[in-house]
Amino acid sequence: MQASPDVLFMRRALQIARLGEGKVAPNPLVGCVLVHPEHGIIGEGWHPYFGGPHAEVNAIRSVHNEDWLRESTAYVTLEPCSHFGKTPPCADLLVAKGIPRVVICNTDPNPLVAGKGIEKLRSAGIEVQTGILEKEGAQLNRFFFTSFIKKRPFITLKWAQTSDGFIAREDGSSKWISSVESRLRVHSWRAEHQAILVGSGTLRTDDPMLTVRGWKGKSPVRIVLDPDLTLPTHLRVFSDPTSETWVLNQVKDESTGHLHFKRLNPLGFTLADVLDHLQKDGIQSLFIEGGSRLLQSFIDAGLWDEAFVFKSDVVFGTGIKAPVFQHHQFITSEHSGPDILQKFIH
Ligand code: AOF
Ligand code: ZN
Repeated sequence: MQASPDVLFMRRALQIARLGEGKVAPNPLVGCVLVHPEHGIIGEGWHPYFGGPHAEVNAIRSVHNEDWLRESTAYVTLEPCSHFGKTPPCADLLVAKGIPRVVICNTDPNPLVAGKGIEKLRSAGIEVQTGILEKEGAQLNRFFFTSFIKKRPFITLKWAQTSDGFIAREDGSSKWISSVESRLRVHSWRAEHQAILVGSGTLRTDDPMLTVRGWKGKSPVRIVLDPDLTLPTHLRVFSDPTSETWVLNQVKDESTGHLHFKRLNPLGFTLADVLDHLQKDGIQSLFIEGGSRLLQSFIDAGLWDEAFVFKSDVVFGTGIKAPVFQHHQFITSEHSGPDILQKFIH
């Protein structure tokens, strides 16, 4: 299929939107390309970090001759905003610069905007086209969209299993199932997510750091579920200050350094309560690494979006069984060193 110029320019806008990856959350990744009928691309910009200028502002700043804007098309991956946030509305800016045509990938689910940006443009006489590469845009900002639509963070599950279907030995240890390559991928996914969660069993047996190592990017907030505060305090998630640790519990609200105790319902809390709390604290993406029981409880509750499963050729014979999906859709399978990496969506 031949790609039209609109598709090509939007593809470019999506490409530069990614330059904000790992830095914009809980805002979306947004790219903007300004195209003049004779001069081609005359300006580009993206939302670079949370609180920073919006993509449209940076794109317009990059243009040498602003007169060209009166004949140009703006390709924006997200509906231009209509609200006064940390910056004035981008829709007003596009109108003020006399841009005659705006092409948009996705509408903004943020109720502050949600169609009002497009309305502003149209009522100023701008020709607006929406839905160009909509699926690609939805995939790029799946964390942002899920958080607004499902009112909970986007949930990614990950585990590694032996060829005979075990996630760990009987004592809970899971060393040497997946390869060095696979573990590096895990660190790249950690860097993409805002928060990371493992079960208390895994914390006790593996004492993981849950930080990003060997890859570039920010370590996610470590979420620990410890209702009665019975986990040993020497665990590395408590002592290591690389990133914040939020201990969701029924006992106390207290903060010292990187350690934040957050008291949820003192009578007990559910997975839904946990997700609700994270959502309210601005967490749009949650990476869940195990163990089997915690993963299975999210699967059984239907609370997941994407899953990565490594299958290694190691054989354990006995051990703790890997989780089992209820409803899932197979997406891809590829090699990851000696392992096979399979991707599923809910
Ligand atoms: C745009 N262009 O590049 C982005 C938009 O707090 P603020 O002022 O940064 O506003 C954040 C909201 O603005 C965010 O939730 C989303 O609705 C929209 N993001 N809009 O026109 C951009 N990043
Ligand atoms: Zn804006």
